[in-house]
Amino acid sequence: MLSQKILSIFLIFTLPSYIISAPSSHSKCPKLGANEPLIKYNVLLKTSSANYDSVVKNHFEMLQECLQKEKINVHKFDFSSVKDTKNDNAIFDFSVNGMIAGYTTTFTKSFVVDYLSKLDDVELVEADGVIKNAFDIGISNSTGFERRAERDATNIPNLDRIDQEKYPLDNKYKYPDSAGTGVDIYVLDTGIYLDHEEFQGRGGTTLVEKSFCDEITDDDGHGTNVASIIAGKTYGVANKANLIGIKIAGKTCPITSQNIINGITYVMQHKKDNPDKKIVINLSAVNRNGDEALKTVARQAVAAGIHFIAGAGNDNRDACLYAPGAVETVITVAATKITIPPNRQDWATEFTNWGKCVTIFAPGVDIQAAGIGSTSEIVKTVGTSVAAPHVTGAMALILADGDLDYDPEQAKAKLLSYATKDQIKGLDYRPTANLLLRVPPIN
Ligand SMILES: [Ca+2]
Repeated sequence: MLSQKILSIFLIFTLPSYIISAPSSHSKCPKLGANEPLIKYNVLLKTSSANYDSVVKNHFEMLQECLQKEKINVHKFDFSSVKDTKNDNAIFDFSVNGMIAGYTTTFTKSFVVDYLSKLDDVELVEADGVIKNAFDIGISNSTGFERRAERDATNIPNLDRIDQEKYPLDNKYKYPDSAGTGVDIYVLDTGIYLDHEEFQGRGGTTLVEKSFCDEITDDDGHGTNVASIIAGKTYGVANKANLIGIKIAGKTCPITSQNIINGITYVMQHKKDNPDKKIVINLSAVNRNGDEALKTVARQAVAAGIHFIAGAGNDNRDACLYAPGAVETVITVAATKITIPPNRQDWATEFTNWGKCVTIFAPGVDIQAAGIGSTSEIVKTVGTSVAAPHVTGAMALILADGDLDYDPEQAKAKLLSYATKDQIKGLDYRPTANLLLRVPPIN
């Protein structure tokens, strides 16, 4: 008997956000709320291409004068060098020159409400938050699945399903043999267990390039599960794509809005340095309560040319309430269940989020994935966290296709043009576009 694992990451925010547009005159670094507790905030600055440099320079000068704290560039900083990555004694700068300007640091609430949020150059200020119940359920179990040297999909119905429009399943997973070659997929998650055999000899590179935590190994399994569904040798959708882990959470590293933003902006910096690279982000994590900062950063990442796929969330609620899935340009993935033989059907799961912010459905129940228990462990997983990586893999298949160079809008249109229409049941009371993932068909 296999235990199942709900893969979901939730950020819980209890503090209100302050989005202020009204300009006011500046006083020099007012002493506001001197006796109040310090609260961590994410701040985004309002910049344009014409004033980017001056806005950033002036704002950080003001900050450093006010706060007397060290400024850290999160994209270059070695987080393993500090034991407490939550420390309050720094300004964590996640700006990417010309693309986005912002930082995370602590202030008193009075300082934010009465001064910072009223500055002309501040687009938004929002309290950062730590996840509760970060990795919801479940322990991964070792299984005895037969490992196959070819892309037979007899025991992998999720892969078998996404290469064909209708049932019956044909026990094969057919896909373009470019298989995601040359596409860089950034997995913003708990890291990747690189020694797992799903990542050996598969055609693409696998690495963990950056950690925003105090260590780099995947001590949870979530990131390893997700990465193997995207591009694992046997269980992955696009097994020649490059997998680049960015660790934003772990056992000693609670996921926060700050860490997700750091991860996204890190990828934006990479895109800025390598504008011709085909870059995809998979974020199998959601914040249930809005999170304007995260949504704004995700929107900017897509505007910068990054293909962005996110899970819709596992609460049977309107996906528009969640970040970053509510962002229109983000590809937001809901989960189906494939019913057992002999009456195979696709059903929207009882847990999946739904609604107009969902872009597409993909299988999200009984999904086999690499585990961290041993180099050959395969676990069964469930959730929109494991539906999303199917779409991320399919995006890599689309992007690797010949010399075509799709921007995010074109690639999304392509994805939707391949999708299987009107096959998903169980949407009657949860109005959602009836589109099921289908990988590019083979002629
Ligand atoms: Ca098939």
